[in-house]
Amino acid sequence: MHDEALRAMGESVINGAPETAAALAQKALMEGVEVLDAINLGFVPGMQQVGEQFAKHAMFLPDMMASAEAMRAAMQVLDSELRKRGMDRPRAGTVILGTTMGDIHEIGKTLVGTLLTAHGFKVFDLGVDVPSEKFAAKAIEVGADVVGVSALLTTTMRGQKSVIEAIERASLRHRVKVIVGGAPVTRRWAEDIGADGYSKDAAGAVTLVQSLLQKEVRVG
Ligand code: B1M
Repeated sequence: MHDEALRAMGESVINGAPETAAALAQKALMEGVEVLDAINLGFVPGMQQVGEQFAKHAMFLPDMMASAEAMRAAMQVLDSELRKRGMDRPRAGTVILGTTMGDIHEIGKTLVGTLLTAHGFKVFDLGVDVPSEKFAAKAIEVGADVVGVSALLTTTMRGQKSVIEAIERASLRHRVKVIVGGAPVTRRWAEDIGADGYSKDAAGAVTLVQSLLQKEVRVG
């Protein structure tokens, strides 16, 4: 894919232009561009730049929200394509994802889901602001192998521990692995709360889930 096309994707996110972002995602699919390249080399760098600008107070909240909307519009187009492809493949395992209660950040979590889907996992995304008990209920309903909990705020990280406690209360802890991630989350925090794994990014989350399920000798 041309650098120019990738740059345009990133800019559509930085400029907070959902229609342009969706159109560029659609165009990429029509031109046979690798979906993960469009995500990782096109749209995500735009969102990263937005994060940096916001941290430096060079961008304000309404603009950041528009950027998030553009990112979401592109991901909707690309994610549905990945899901279609995932249907043709044997299932590598079942994963439940969600962002903790009180936290509405969804982009990183959605990205984790997209990459897991692309690697053959069946993913149930519970969305954002998810009560801990809902993770456990869904894990029972679909027979999940892994529950992944994202948190982007220091104030909502505690919710990851609550999810582990809910999984314990539902007597699922022996068969369901819990992984955590999100910008303020660290390996140390994951260990402290008794999570089975931590990944700093979406690609690492895929490797982590694969290795956790291999250890359990669960294949297919
Ligand atoms: Co918010 N926000 N935000 N925000 N926001 C942060 C997180 C912040 C760091 C910005 C800042 O001040 N520099 C800051 C948190 C400070 C803190 O607690 N330490 C912050 C704040 C303060 C807030 C509000 C309180 C602002 C306000 O209202 N005054 C508010 C809170 C709302 C709430 O949740 N209750 C708020 C709101 C919002 C928006 C709604 C405007 C929007 C979210 C829109 C949406 O998601 N639909 C938003 C955004 C976009 C951000 C930043 C700029 C970008 C987040 C993002 O999408 N990054 C963020 C600044 C930053 O992170 N630098 C910020 C791109 C994404 C790909 O990365 O989500 O980190 P990330 O995910 C990565 C990894 O973390 C990892 O993989 C992903 C990809 O590699 N990962 C996992 C994530 N989940 C994982 C799960 C895993 C494994 C890996 O396993 C399960």
